[in-house]
Formats: sequence, structure tokens, C-alpha cells
Amino acid sequence: MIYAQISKNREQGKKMLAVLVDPDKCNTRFLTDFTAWVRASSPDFIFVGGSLVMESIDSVVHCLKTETDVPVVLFPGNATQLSPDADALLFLSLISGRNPEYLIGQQVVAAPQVRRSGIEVIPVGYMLIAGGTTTSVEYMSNTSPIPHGKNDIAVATAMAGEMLGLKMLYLEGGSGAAQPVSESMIAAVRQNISLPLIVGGGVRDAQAARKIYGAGADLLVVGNVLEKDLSQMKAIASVRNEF
Ligand code: 1GP
Repeated sequence: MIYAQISKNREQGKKMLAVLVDPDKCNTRFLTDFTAWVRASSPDFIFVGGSLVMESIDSVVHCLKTETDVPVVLFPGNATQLSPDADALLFLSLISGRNPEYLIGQQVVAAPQVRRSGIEVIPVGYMLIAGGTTTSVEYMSNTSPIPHGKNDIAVATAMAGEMLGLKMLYLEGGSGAAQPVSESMIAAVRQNISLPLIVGGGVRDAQAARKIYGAGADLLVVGNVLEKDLSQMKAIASVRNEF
């Protein structure tokens, strides 16, 4: 079970890495490079999803499950991005936003199908943090991110997520963010909640990864760098071993 694995790694102080695969960019050439990199660098998880996905999630999940041994976790942008072949589903609620559609609406639409599929469901408080650019998730979800420097708002939001019974928190700078979530915000949230903490968005090199883990993230998610620079991905992957 994926949540049990995350909790165990965390108890042992083991930092984790997930690579985010955008199904729309998942062509044969990408998959050849990707599977080679996965063999060389062993991410802990492959996340699949996006704010806007045109291709079938099912076929990408099937392909990744066939080509690698890494657990595949759904990271859906909406209720259509489901696949029973994945190992787990991040059941996200966009708790930084005030759009009921992404707080609970899409979840209601998805719930019967999710239940029928029998997939492992991990309830996650998803918090969008401003990162210097307007990101796809901000536009598609029609929500305002928490301002970059407002650690107190992030902490209070995270606390509310924990008190509501969510099992993990995800601090999201947004794919391609100019600045990742700040170390001070990650540290402030870490000090105030006991849940596993996921951080992603705008991480392009090992130094940024080191800062995010050092500030208290348990699981780092990277996406764009994977499509642009596989050698940089290897450097990012090796940072996990420094902790
Ligand atoms: C996952 O959205 C991120 O949380 C991925 O962001 O594409 O900028 O790595 P990047």
C-alpha cells in the first residue's frame, strides 16, 4: 500500500522523489528516455495527471506499469483522470482555494467510480502557492494561490487540512513556477503539522531539491525537468541520499 510505504519511509527519515508524467507528452520517444532514466535513478513514485489532459490516462498508466516497476500514483486535475490500473489515487481537495468545484464537487462526481475500482485512495490537502507566474492549475481551477510570502496563511490552511482528517499535504508551486515554494514556508508548515508533506513546482536542479528536503519536505515532485534534462534529473534523484 502506497500510504503505508510513504509513512514508513518518513519514520525512517528517508526522503522520497516522485516524477510527474504529463500524459499529453507521453509519446514513444519520451517513454524510451523515461524508462531508461527510471532504471538508472529509481524514483519512489511516478505521478500521472495534470490540470488539463487531452490523452487517455488509462493507456499511459498501462504503458508505465508495463515498462517500469515503480508504483504509479494518480494525481488528477479533475474527475475524468482516473485509471483502475494505477497503484493509488491522490484524492485531492484544493484547500487553498475557494472554488467549491475543486474542494468537493469533482470528488463527488468521481467517488462512485473510485469506489468501484477498488484503488487505494489517499486523501490529500492540495495547497497552491504563488510562484511568480500564473500557472495552469491556477487558471484551470479558478482559484487564487496563497501569496508566496504568507507563511501564516499556509500554516493555518495546513492545520485546517490536518484537523479535517486529510492524510497528506501538498504544497504546490505549480508546474513551471518561476520560484519553488520557499524554504521558510515549508519549514513553518512542517513545524505545525505532523502529516507527510509533499512539495512540487518549479524545481529545476539539485540545489533547489536540497533546500526543499532540508526545509522539511518528505516527498518532492518534479515534472518539467524530466522532459527537458534527464541528466539534471539524475542529480536531483541523488539528493535524496544526502539526508
Ligand atoms: C508537481 O507541478 C509540479 O507538483 C511539477 O512542477 O513541472 O515545475 O517540476 P514542475
